[in-house]
Amino acid sequence: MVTAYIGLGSNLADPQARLRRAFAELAQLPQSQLLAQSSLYRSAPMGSQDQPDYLNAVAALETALSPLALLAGLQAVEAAHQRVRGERWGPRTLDLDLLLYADQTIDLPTLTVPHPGLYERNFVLYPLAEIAPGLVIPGLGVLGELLARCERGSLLVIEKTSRIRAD
Ligand code: ROI
Repeated sequence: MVTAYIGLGSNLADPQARLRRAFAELAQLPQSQLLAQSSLYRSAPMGSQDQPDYLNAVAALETALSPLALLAGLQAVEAAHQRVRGERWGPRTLDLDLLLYADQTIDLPTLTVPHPGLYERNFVLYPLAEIAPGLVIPGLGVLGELLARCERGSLLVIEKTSRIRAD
């Protein structure tokens, strides 16, 4: 079993309920257990400003799935969130990014780990630090140092849902 970190993002179709549901769905992935979930954060959109604010969060998953099997599982959960009832296939409503997989560096056509945008995204680093404060990120260093160089900006905790498995 290894620990993987997953970034969650949504800016459409009730993002708050959607992220809560996505955590539950991550917990249902085969050979996997949800170890921790961060609070839900509201953040201004990175990239085009012509879209609603995002909600973001990070999950820690203990898993026996390989990186590509986990990626396929994440894509299946994403796919289940694409359809808005009564409408044709709409815009993306849930993004699940495989941020980190144990201490591995992975460079495949379909999967880059650590996630390439991780080091500069406040909506990833702050929730990640909440559930894994001492983390060392392969190729990038200590999470606390990345955080110190990353402005918190407009990032706001809107639902405190920190949960660490008790065992
Ligand atoms: N901006 C924020 N704040 N959060 C996201 O999850 C997010 N995801 C994206 C882009 C469009 C890059 N911007 C984002 O895909």
